[in-house]
Amino acid sequence: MINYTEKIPNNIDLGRDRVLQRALEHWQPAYMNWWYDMGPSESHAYEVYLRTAVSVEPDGWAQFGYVRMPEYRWGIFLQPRDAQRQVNFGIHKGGPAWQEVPGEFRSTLRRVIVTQGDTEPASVEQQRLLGFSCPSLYDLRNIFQVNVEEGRHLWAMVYLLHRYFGRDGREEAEALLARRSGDADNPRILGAFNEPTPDWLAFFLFTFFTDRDGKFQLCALAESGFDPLARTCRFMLTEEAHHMFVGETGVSRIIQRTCEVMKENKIDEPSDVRAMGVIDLPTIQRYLNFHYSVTLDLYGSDVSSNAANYYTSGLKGRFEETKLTDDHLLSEAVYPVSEVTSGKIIAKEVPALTALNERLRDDYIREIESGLSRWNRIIEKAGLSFRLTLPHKGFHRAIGNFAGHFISPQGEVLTAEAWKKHEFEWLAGPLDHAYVESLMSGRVVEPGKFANWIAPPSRGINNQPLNFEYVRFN
Ligand code: BYC
Repeated sequence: MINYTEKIPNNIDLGRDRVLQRALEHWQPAYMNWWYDMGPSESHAYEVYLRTAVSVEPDGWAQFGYVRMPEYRWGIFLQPRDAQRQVNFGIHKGGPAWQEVPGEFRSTLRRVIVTQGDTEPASVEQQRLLGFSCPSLYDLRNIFQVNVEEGRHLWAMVYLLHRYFGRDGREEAEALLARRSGDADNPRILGAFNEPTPDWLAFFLFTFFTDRDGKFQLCALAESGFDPLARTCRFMLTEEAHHMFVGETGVSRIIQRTCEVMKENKIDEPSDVRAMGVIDLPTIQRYLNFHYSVTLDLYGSDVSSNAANYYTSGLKGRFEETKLTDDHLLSEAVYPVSEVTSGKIIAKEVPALTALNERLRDDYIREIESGLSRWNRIIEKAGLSFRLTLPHKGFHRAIGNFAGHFISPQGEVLTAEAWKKHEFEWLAGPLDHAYVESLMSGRVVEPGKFANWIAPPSRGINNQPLNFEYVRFN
């Protein structure tokens, strides 16, 4: 029998919990089958310079070394328990945090955990072919790091399902390996996770925009009164930071390279920029509009009784809940949401308790705005007048009050026909995708070399030089 205390690094005393050990023992081969089928394609023999979490101590969770990805030590890590921790919001506020699932919240909690868990393998599936078109060994190593950590995040949710939800949890854990991103019959749960990630521009924007939804959702779940969920999410957040770094710097490097080429050659027209083999800024804007809008949908409906119930029950809090200074009940508070009435977008106040999805979306937008201004500083420094902008919150939305309406990036309410006429000025169309894919038809794997369309990063991973052999092909 496999010794899981060694094979699965953990800080939950797994070796003492025979029932859980057996459940995970049963699930692990199915997970490995999924990884072989749906993980990064043809990568199984590569040796990748990866960071592995081996403990939650500051010096323990980031160990670097060459690993074949199927041998990555997917572990179970929870932030250490604080015996004094309480439920910090909702009607149970002030009571001790729950160490077991309260019976009345069982199905609600399971649904939240399954929804969170479902996104993790989905993103690996979305990215599985990108290794074939990587712009450098550095970038190849980074996408693989993101992929194995998403795999670990799946383990984190599967641990909760197995440990706290009995047979239902085991069935849900199996179903997490059965759904497939984009599958017509058995798709992933949330919209953005069924969209393709066809190229590296899409990948970097995904990790900037969509992984950041991961951050905000995990922050909200890290406030949970169900302590094992809170502690699990706290540790996941440490890994999420690297994913957003990959996204932000990836887009920065693409912008940097484009600006260099535009300046050097004194060109401005997208067709001239494309002739130089880099990605023109308007195309980046169209990709951005897509990733931003589908990610805004991930926050759910603007007004949601589900969100109100999660909060009142103490299961899912607000971003930085314990730093907020109000009653943590939201019994009187109101919050503004937008809706489309008679062809106009109007703001109206609703009970804040029902607007928690919208509030989290607004917290997210604020952080996105700072990232966008960092990108714009690169363009400004190059002396170019172009600026990237965020489209209106209602643009291209499929969930919430804007769903079914046709809103321009500037926030005008249009007819379906008028909107369709401009669609490919606002969103990347087949020609844009074909161009970007044409740049990424092969992979760049010579140590220290980078594809023409992206600037090198300012430093390597773990202080290694840029020409370090981040991936060894075997
Ligand atoms: N697509 O009241 P509503 C991450 C469903 S990303 C499809 O509006 P609620 C990561 C909803 O499920 C973070 N369906 O929403 C990033 C509900 O269906 P049911 C993932 C959608 O429940 C990158 C119905 O519409 N974590 O970690 O208040 C790489 C009405 O629901 C969508 C979480 O999401 C959509 N976009 O809130 C890797 C946290 N939106 O149940 C990883 C857990 C809504 O009536 N999830 N629906 O059949 C939640 O807290 C909530 O489920 C949501 C929705 C915030 C997603």
